[in-house]
Amino acid sequence: MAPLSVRDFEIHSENFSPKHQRRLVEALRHCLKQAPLFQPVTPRGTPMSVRMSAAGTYGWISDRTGYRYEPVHPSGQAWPAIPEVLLDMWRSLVPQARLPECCLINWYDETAKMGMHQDRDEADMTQPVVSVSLGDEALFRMGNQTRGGKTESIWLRSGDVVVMTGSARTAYHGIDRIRPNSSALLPNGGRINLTLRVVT
Ligand code: MD3
Ligand code: FE
Repeated sequence: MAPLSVRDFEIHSENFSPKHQRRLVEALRHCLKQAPLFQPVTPRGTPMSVRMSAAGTYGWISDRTGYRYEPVHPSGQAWPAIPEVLLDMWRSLVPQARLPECCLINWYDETAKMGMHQDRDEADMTQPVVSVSLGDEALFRMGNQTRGGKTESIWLRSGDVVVMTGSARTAYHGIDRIRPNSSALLPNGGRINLTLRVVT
């Protein structure tokens, strides 16, 4: 089936079988032993509802000092390597791109959400972002280059892979809510979202 495509935004729903998704969750558990989830605060000091960690050369951090990419976890330890299965996926979906330097790991409980924002802390905005959703479904909202402009909402399901290139790469987007108990992948429920990015 052709991927659903809205401008430079594609959703691929058939990359990860349930078995592949379970393997990926195992690989992520391994990453999170080395780099445990933490709760970031915004520069204004408000705790984010999403828990975060990362794999790769850089992880994305938010604290009272601001937003930035860091080569180490808040513990001072290096981030774990990006699981090979994710690098394989990246190479097959965006073969022309540089390799990702960050795999941000976002964990949502049933009350978590993410406000509308742009991803713009990366140096080369011509490089794509690829995301993988695992576990409970999430209501994803895609806008355009202006905050408050027209938006479109789509439910992201476990195993969905979203590729953002071109104008979609700099568009506003967010997660309005999670649909609790909509997936059996994670034994305690919730949602994991992975975003692979080129940082430098
Ligand atoms: C559109 N994550 O980590 S994934 C983020 O589900 C983030 O956790 C959301 O937004 C989540 O920054 C959305 C889909 C996604 C990822 C990156 C994008 C959409 C995007 C980059 C540019 C535009
Ligand atoms: Fe984002």
